[in-house]
Amino acid sequence: MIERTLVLVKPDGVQRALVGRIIQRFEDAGLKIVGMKMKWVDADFAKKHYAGNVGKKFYQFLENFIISGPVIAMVLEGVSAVEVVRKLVGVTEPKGSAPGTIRGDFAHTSYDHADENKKSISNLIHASGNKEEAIAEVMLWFTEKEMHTYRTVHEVHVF
Ligand code: FUP
Repeated sequence: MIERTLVLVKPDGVQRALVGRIIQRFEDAGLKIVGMKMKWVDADFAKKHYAGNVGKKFYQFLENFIISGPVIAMVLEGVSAVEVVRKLVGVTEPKGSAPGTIRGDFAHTSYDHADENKKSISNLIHASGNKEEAIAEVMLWFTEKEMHTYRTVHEVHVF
């Protein structure tokens, strides 16, 4: 039941100086940060991360976006963390993301607008889509040594 999931604050979130406020959302929900780093990925790494999207019509825009600046990568741990993080983040298209979600509160753009401007949708966050993706993505971004096991107040008050 305790899961780990990968979260990226994408280049738009870093450049809009939203890193602190985004991380706060996850900490507020009681999720534990077990790994964190800043990384500026290249096209090869982007193709590994977005392997399932390579070849799709929007892929080149997505790659251009994710390699356009550094991202903050995090491994978050908690009860059903994969599903809970996706809930906090909101749906992929910010236009449809509910208020109270990160994308709903800090973004608003649409697929149509992104397509028209030949760019990827600026949706601030990447979060693993399911448990299998989470395992693969955590392994791609972090070594075992870069992740930490420690106690937090969550063990007493949240779990
Ligand atoms: P998600 O599971 O939320 O990461 O979303 P997808 O795998 O469907 O898409 C990956 C990324 O590509 C998302 F961040 C949004 C972006 N995207 C576009 O920019 N345009 C599209 O038409 C589809 C996806």
